[in-house]
Amino acid sequence: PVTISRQDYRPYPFEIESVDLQFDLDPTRSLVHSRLALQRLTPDAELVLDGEELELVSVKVDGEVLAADRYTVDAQALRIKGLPEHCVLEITSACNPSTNSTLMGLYVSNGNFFTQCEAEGFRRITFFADRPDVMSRYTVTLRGNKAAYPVLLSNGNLLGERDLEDGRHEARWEDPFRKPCYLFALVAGKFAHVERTARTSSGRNILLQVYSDPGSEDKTLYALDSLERSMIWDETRYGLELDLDRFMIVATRDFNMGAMENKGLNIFNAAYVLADPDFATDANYSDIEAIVGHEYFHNWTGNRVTCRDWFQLSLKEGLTVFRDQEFSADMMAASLSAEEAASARAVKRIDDVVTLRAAQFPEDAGPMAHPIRPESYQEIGNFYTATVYEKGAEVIRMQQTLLGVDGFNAGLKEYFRRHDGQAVTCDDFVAAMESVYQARHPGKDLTVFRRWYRQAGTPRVTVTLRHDAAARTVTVELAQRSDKVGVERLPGEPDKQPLHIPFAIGLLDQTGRALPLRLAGSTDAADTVLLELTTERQQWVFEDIADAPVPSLLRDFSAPVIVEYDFSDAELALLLAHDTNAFTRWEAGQELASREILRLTADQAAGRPLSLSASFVNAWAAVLREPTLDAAYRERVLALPGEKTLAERMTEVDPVALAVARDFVRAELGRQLAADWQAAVDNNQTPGEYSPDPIPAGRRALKNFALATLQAGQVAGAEAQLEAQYAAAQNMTDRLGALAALVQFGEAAAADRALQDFYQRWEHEPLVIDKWFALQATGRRTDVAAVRKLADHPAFTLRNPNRARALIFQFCLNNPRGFHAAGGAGYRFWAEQVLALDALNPDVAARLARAMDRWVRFVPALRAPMRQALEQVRKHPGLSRAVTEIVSKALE
Ligand code: B3K
Ligand code: ZN
Repeated sequence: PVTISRQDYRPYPFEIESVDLQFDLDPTRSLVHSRLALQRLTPDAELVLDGEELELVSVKVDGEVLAADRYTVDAQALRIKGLPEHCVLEITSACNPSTNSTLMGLYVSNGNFFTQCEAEGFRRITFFADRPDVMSRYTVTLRGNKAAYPVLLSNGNLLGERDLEDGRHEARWEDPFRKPCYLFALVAGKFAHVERTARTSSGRNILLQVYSDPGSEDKTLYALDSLERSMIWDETRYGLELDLDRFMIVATRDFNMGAMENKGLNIFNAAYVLADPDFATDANYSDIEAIVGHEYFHNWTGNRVTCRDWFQLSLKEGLTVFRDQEFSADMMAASLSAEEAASARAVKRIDDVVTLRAAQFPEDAGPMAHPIRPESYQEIGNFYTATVYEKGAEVIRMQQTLLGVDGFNAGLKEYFRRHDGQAVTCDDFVAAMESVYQARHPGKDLTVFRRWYRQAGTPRVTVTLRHDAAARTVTVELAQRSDKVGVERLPGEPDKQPLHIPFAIGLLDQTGRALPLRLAGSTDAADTVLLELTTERQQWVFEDIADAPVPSLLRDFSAPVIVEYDFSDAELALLLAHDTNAFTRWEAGQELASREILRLTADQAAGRPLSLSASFVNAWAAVLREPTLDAAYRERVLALPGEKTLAERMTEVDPVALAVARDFVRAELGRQLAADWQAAVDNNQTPGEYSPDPIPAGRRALKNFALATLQAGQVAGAEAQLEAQYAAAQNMTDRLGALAALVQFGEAAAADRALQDFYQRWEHEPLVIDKWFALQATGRRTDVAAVRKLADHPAFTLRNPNRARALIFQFCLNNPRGFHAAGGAGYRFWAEQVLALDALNPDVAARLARAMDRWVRFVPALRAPMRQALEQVRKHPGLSRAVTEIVSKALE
């Protein structure tokens, strides 16, 4: 396999000024005629156009058929030598959308045509310079049978439509903005749509449209609302106005990921468009809002300013995730009281950090560890990762923390002033921010900060606190280290250097009161102080502190690091009860729970009896009884840390012991605090009309968590309550919440009855059947044999990524008991499924392949069969480049 390095970037030797595409759409043989206006920038340069799975029909230069000896074509590219400085190149090629199971390029789903081009799918549509720094103006003509494909969509504005002979018709589209080919899109087929006209702040009217299968249009209204909210938010928060007259979203059932930000024509996985209270959960609603926002925000951060090369992916993804996180937080806080709004923002921050710790921290410590700006790759599709996205967003957030919100907004403005219309690098972004930073903070710069873009791994910050009673001072020392993690793939990569870490800290006295913090030499006091650690070790002195305090560390998770500080359990309980920062308050509870679960995991592994400590039960009881906490936040505090996050703290992971210990804690909490959980159930009912807003959603979250905890504890009456809630539920959150608790902790017969009923109710809605598969895939009783049986169910297919994710991914990634059961049957199942998927869809197969990323960290009895399964996959003839990269790195 070929490794591509960031250092090897070379500009493309041609400019492609304009692209005119004509499509004759046919499921089995679509013809694509491409007319490129070229300017050669380097004397004698050969023109190399990428092309895969294409049949070349003809090549013309300036209207003349090109002689066969002037070009070559192979499985990767079309090469033409000796082109004049200016010319018009016309290429006709054909492709077969109906057999395209990769869902990259032009493909058919449910009889309709869709495209997916990012990162390198455009080369499966036509021969082209398939790289993001080649930007051109596009016009597109779509032709197809009018009865079969009444709707013909592409990027930008519609120029016209007309009927042709033989029942065909055509539509012509023009995108007024230069763009890289990865933002090209077309959609053709039978669709219904909803639309609305929105007015921008400068007074232009924009047509917002959402397309979906005929009959589902009323399920797209929440997406349409979210789109309008996104548009308004980007104007008010960042002054960024939509630049097109028309903005379209189209839903498809077959899609490799969440959605795609094609210019003016976003294509979405139907899972992130369709919703109504009957079949979508609160979580579905908030995902829809976040993803609609994310793709919309890409119009500026990604499309107007794009990436020079794919190593710069975080330039658009980290920044756009940061933007969608801020959007969701602002939407959650909207129309709440100040106190409720602060709590809603804390909940959003907690949820984002939970995701980061569960997905990105393990990645950053494993064989696929890479900086947010990777140095090399074999398959770029493998680098759409939690690191590039979620850690990338944290790196943007730290810049906002260092510059302040106003400074950050000014930096973003400067970024657009400098780079609008360009394809740029992460360094260009930091340079724009730095120009504002330096102007506002003389003597400071982002030189050390830039290392976040170069270094992989999660840094550890060790905190030491010294109280001097005589001097009434507290000295805080922070020391950072970054382990060498993952495989050193780059000869000469510099050793890990200290990073610029913004570290927010507070101090509480022994009764839990917040101490006003005053740094030596300063006159202002504050509740929270932002320390900037830029070297290996630094100290700060706080004055006027009479007694030894309890520190509240890394408030609001001000940097993506692991904090090491030797809290006593009593100090954690104090923080959990009193910390004024909602994030660190939650964190204290998570730390207490982690200690408890890890202690019990060791007991379980050693065959010792399990017993929950009374102090832990008391801490949870106090949270349950504390009157001031709102429901959503309370639920986050009470929820136990996830297995993936806990596993990172173990030297050798025994996943089954961990799952048993964690469930034991849940069950004991349910049993010992039954009356409190029941009160939480009774006090958090949400009668009346459904709304996905944060207050009712928070109530449902707490109520359903409480009910499931009662059932986990086998408390009398819990199962009957669950069955009653399942039957009477007025929304999917309650119905699914009850069903999930029955499947996890209920009696098998009761769970089966409900599952059967659920299937019959929702047979016709694939998105709900996905939930049905996922619930069973993660069920505590589900072993490999049961998953195989589900895979034989007539409703199962590997060809639909949502379905494959619902069953196969959920089992391999989120069912530790079933997947890691002794004997290795889970791993053999994984190998089979990776290979079967790879033959259809390498992009999706490579994601499943990553289920084994952390295999070296497991107990020896599991390591051996895991390694065997990995090797079996690696040696498979014809393995895709994508899966090869993942399994080879895992085995390195
Ligand atoms: N930019 C796309 C991701 C494309 C993934 C290609 N393998 C969606 C997004 O991040 O908005
Ligand atoms: Zn994105």
